[in-house]
Amino acid sequence: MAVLYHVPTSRSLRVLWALEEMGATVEIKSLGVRPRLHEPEYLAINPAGTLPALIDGDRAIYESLAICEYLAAKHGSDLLVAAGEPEWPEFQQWLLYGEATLQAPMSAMARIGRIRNQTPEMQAGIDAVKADFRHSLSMRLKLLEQRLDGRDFLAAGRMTLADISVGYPLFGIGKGGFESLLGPWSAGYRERLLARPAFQRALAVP
Ligand SMILES: N[C@@H](CCC(=O)N[C@@H](CS)C(=O)NCC(=O)O)C(=O)O
Repeated sequence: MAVLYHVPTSRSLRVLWALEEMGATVEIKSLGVRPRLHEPEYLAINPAGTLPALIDGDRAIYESLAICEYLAAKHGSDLLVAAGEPEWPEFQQWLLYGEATLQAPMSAMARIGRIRNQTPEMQAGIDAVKADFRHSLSMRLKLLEQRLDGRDFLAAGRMTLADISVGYPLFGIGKGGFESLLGPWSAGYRERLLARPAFQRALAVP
């Protein structure tokens, strides 16, 4: 059975969520809260030290969305949109938007927030960078708001991996205190996604 390396609320949540939506399982190895960069055992699995990682036989995959796509294809799940379906381009757009456009500034903000022992000058610089990221995030969210006007899901008229991809940063937006940046369509969509039983079960995995 494939093995998923997991830390609660990290991007491995996307994989667990997809598995719950599909009714599929993998073996879960939970690393606990963020000791992984100094864990030689995990660095032997993933030299980058990032999560998640999926090991399936002699295959290793380190990108959360690639892992989701791999498992969905393996289980013949309609969380994937096939290249022949009319909204395949939109599926690709929103699948990648979730990580590259939304999660990227949020991760950068979280990292900057973890810098300790700053001088007042450094703190001023950090605050300026954070304000810039916040503005950038608010602009990026406009695209999502436009897409969700009158739609329940991002592509193909059904729940897909694109929703799981975007759902992850929307979950983080709550933790980061950025909910006020969401427009009404995006706020309603976020609420519906996070209320899904599959998401709640994935979130509860220790
Ligand atoms: N694009 C990668 C990003 C992986 C990533 O950066 N994961 C975070 C956790 S969510 C991480 O391990 N960061 C390193 C750290 O926090 O030290 C993916 O989607 O899997």
